Amino acid sequence: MQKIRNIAVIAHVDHGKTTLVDGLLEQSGTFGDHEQHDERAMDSNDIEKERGITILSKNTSIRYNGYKINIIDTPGHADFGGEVERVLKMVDGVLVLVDAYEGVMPQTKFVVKKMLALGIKPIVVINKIDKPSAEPDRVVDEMFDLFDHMGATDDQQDFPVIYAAARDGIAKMDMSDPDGDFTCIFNAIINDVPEPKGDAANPLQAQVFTLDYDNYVGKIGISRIFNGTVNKGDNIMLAKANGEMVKGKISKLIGFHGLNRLEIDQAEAGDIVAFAGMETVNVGDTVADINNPVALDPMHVEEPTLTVVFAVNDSPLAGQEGKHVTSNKLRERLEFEMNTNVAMKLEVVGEGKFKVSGRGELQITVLAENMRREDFEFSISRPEVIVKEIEGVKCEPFEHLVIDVPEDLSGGVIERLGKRKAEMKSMLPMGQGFQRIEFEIPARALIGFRGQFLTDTKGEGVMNHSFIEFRPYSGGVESRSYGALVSMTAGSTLAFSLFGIQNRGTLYIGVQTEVYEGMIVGEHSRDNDLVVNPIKGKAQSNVRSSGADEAIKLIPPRDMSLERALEWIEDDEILEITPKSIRIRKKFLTEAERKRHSRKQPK
Ligand SMILES: Nc1nc2c(ncn2[C@@H]2O[C@H](COP(=O)(O)OP(=O)(O)OP(=O)(O)O)[C@@H](O)[C@H]2O)c(=O)[nH]1
Ligand SMILES: [Mg+2]
Repeated sequence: MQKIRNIAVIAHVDHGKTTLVDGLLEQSGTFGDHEQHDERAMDSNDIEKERGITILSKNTSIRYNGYKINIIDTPGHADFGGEVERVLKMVDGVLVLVDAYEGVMPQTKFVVKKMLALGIKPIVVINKIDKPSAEPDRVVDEMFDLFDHMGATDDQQDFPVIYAAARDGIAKMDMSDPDGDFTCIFNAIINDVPEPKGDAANPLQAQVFTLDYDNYVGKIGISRIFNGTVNKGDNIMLAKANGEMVKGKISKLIGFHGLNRLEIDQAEAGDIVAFAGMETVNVGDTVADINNPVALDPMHVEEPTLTVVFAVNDSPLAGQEGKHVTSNKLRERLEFEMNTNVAMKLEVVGEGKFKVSGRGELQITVLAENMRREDFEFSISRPEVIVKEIEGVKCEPFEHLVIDVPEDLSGGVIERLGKRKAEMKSMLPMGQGFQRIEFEIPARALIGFRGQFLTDTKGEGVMNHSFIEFRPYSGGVESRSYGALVSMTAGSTLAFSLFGIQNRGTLYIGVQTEVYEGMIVGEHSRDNDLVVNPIKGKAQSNVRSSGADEAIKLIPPRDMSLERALEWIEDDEILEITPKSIRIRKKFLTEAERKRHSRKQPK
């Protein structure tokens, strides 16, 4: 049997996981001498590159001193916590990174809790020790406290610690040691991560944890082999998560090496490989022996906390910019997403209406952003938290919120959070005039908070949050304090009219933008909605009006990104999303309809 180690790299967002994997690829000699690769090579999809974050967990494999080390890089953002949960079952050890200044953050807690529950003993890497503000000793203490607090066993508590500057390829076992390379990390992986259990002679059992697609071979299931041996061309039984058994054949067997995939003929228990040829494969399925199929435990991932309704775009501008606009297309695409993403759920709630549940706004935004790029057109509603009954009590998700704010601004932020039902748990000075304040807060109260927080802290505040658990419902929370500026008519916006409107609030659109009745063109400076006419030119008699129009000075409109817009909208508003535009609109387009509806359903 091959000498194999399977590890995942886990941490809070931005603590340097993908950068560390770059170093492991490089220093193991896995990148060929002339192989070109980008920084953070594992962040391979477009949105990951643009945002500089990992969204999907991805695996790679390196060779070191006769060992094959399979590495799964995971996302650190709380919304993608489901990715981490399912990956942890596929590995025998983890590198848990923690920033030498930031220390234990909400998602550090989340991933450590999941890891401890699975009985994994980690290697702790204190990363970014090069930062001038780094306090590695404090951070090690924080990790010991966290493990203790979360009920780690004595063995788990006895974790090895490595100090690193992953970006510079530096690591050492003790802060007083001279800087070394990653040798100590490789050695820790080989010596401290248990070798995979399972037997190559047993009947085949492999669990699919990620799906991929290839234009030539179709659906690909990336899997950990827990038992048995598999050969290219083997007939197998696919034990589906719902109990169904489907016969299949491994048309291709694919191994990993660095950023490359290679066709292989055979793989054994302990390894991570990919199978092609099974068109019905989904995440969580077991690829099993055809004569003796035994399914592995299904994958349990914590339930979603947030829902958004995706619907067919029915705006007056529908169908002009996107290619896929029908209910069927929308449904197909969303179902496809659910097969690959166990942390999301889908429910049909009406004609052309689909309730998508996930972990947070970023997860939903990324799905919507991917769909735009695939030429879809649709609308999405305001995110709502999932409320459920637990032992007869109405409960809602709560989050652990950590904010770093300049000291002189902390009072205002605390007050605002108080109105949102946040309970302060601790407050610590962080140096450089910053304070770290921790809260527990209903997830509901965080919707729309980020924009406000950035304004309140003049863009200097940093906030992070992660799901704790469902707790009893906490009653009403403060929401958006301003109304919308709503267009009363359809046409192309003119500077003359926008100039008049901009005194009433903040514009979200500029000149020569197509609008329609009921479309939102900005935020009102008061708490009620205001109906405006953004297409009115100067008096008709003035023949030179268009020339004069250009001379008008307009404040540049506020750029509403998908996230910002999603956070901003209220219950009676939706986002219209097309490959080219993101428009904010009222659900009911005419004022008469809105009035009629608000009488029926007082807010
Ligand atoms: N100063 C310093 N910066 C580092 C170090 N390692 C990584 N970084 C930087 O930290 C940022 C985040 O690095 P990533 O590797 O993307 O972090 P990540 O943990 O993979 O982030 P997510 O996958 O989004 O959770 C990048 O700008 C890196 O260049 C380090 O050792 N020192
Ligand atoms: Mg990453």
